[in-house]
Amino acid sequence: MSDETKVEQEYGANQIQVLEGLEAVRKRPGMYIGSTSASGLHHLVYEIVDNAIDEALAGYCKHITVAINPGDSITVTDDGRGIPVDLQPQTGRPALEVVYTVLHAGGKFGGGGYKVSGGLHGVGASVVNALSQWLQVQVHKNGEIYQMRFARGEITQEMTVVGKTDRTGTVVTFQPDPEMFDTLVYDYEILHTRMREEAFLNAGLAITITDRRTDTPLSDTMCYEGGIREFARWCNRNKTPLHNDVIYMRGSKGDASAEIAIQYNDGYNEFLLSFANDVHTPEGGMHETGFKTALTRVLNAYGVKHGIIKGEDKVSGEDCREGITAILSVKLTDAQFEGQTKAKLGNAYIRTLVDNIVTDQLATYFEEHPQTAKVILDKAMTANRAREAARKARDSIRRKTALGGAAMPDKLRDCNESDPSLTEIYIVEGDSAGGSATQGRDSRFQAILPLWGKMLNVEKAREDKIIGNDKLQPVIAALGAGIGEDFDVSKLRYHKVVIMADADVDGSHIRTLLLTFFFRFMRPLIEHGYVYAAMPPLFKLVKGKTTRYALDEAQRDEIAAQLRGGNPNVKIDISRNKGLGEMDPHELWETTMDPQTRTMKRITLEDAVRADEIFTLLMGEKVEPRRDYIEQNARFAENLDY
Ligand code: 0RA
Repeated sequence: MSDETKVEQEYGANQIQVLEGLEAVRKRPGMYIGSTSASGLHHLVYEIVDNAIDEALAGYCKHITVAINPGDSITVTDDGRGIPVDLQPQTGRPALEVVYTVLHAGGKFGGGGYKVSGGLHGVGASVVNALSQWLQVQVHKNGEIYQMRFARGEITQEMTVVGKTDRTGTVVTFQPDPEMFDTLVYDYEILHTRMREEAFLNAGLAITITDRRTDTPLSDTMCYEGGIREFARWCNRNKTPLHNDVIYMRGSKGDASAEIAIQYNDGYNEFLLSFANDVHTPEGGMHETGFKTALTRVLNAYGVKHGIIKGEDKVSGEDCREGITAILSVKLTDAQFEGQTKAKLGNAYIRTLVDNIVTDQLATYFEEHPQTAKVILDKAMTANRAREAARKARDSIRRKTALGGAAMPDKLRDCNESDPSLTEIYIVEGDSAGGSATQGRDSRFQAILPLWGKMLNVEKAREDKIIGNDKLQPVIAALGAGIGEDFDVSKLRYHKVVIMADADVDGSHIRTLLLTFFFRFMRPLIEHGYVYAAMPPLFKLVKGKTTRYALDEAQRDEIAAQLRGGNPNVKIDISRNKGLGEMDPHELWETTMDPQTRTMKRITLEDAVRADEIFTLLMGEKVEPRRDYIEQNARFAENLDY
């Protein structure tokens, strides 16, 4: 066999492997990017940006830009060294080609090896390539511009020099494949938020995000020299901090490092944002555990030492975290992601590392800043007393229900079925909509609870007040699973909790209030995926005897076109639904409540976090951010939706 043939054969075998690899990605995209919904679509961008961030972590890249182009393709540029273009000894192919065609090739070549990733992140450029209708990459390096093009992962243009350059870096443009994704439209705000996060987590790195889809492009360049210190300050921007300085700690052991930034505010919530290798870990894990244990221990030790805490008055972990805003970022080479959504860090040694850092450095900080230490400890002790009061209020409720049987609210129209996994409760805005829903429902498994009027300002209320509130009381009682620390999801009486409110400003207000309430006091309800938003149609289209409904403008136009069937003279009556109250019971059933035909949106923790943020803005004590928000969003107020 001549050498030439041998090379060709090896190349052939390689190519087959490559195609099988990328075929696997296209067969099971969810395995690689989590899902093919909007979240997967946005994930493509994070993958490409992650590669550029690795180049920044290696010290060679200062500025990354992300652009949403007209038609929803994405361009990511960096000013790093440029992906290597030389031939790889093992394959005889340009490294650039290998990066884009071989699964998991990112960072493992050219002596890189600095890639520290886990979970769904770091699956690499080849996955994005496989899921793109087309992708083009240009590398500026050695004074030349090298270009390659692909379609659905297959090479359509071999690596070619297409011009000269006086800089270095990589420019990738990709068009997500319509065959692969349920939606193709990028959300500027989602990308903006994630890029801001990346900029905070990588101090000094500049990231620009641009939306070029409109005549007047939106753009923001973010660069934070202070890193996560500025992140904590930013999270508190609409709150009142209890101390001016952000407490900052950091340390490392071997390949692992951790940094922590803390600033308390005068609110009652715990806001702990943790990351492992820049990947958000909303399910927590070892880094959070280490942080929480050490924080509680240091605060109690300081209190006892200085005679502020006496005898048995120790503060609990939750007390210590009331009003805290903390950012926790760890980096490690062998991250183990666990949990339901692979969003929980499992490496036990990280707990020790974070615990040691906080134990040493926070104790020192408190000794050097006694004023700050006192404010924080006072806050924890007040929280402790409030928790005691809430416990008493809960006990009294528990006694009442124990004596009077399971007292259900008067307004509840319960269902016949008692197996919670089969039942639904509709929490409905207003008495008239509540009436229609009661008549229209299937009473075998659907319960209705009407709510009305203005709800309590949850932001300013502590748990003991909420428990006694007359608007929320029926919700707490009907769900039957308690509240706050007592909440027990196994006692829940319905596994679908559906918020049904109008698609207008008032409706979105009620939704925000309820979601915020669930988020703060019944969080497992959201974590288990039991909360839904009903989606009443916005439009009704009538053609002769045919009636159809549309959820939004796009669907309205689509259905109108269908009804016309290409005939422009057909008369169609299109009306905007004014509200739930105006639908008759049958209509409400058909469009919004019938499991066979309805559309509902399952509420995710992210939706709830967003509701909570909006709520804080709308109801918080600071007037200015509220005014700014309302002014900025007045135009969009009608679209406020989760
Ligand atoms: C490994 C080595 C070298 C560059 C890169 C990785 C690199 C990868 C990506 C991915 C996106 N942008 C990137 N920029 C650089 C440099 C090797 C050399 O010096 O030739």
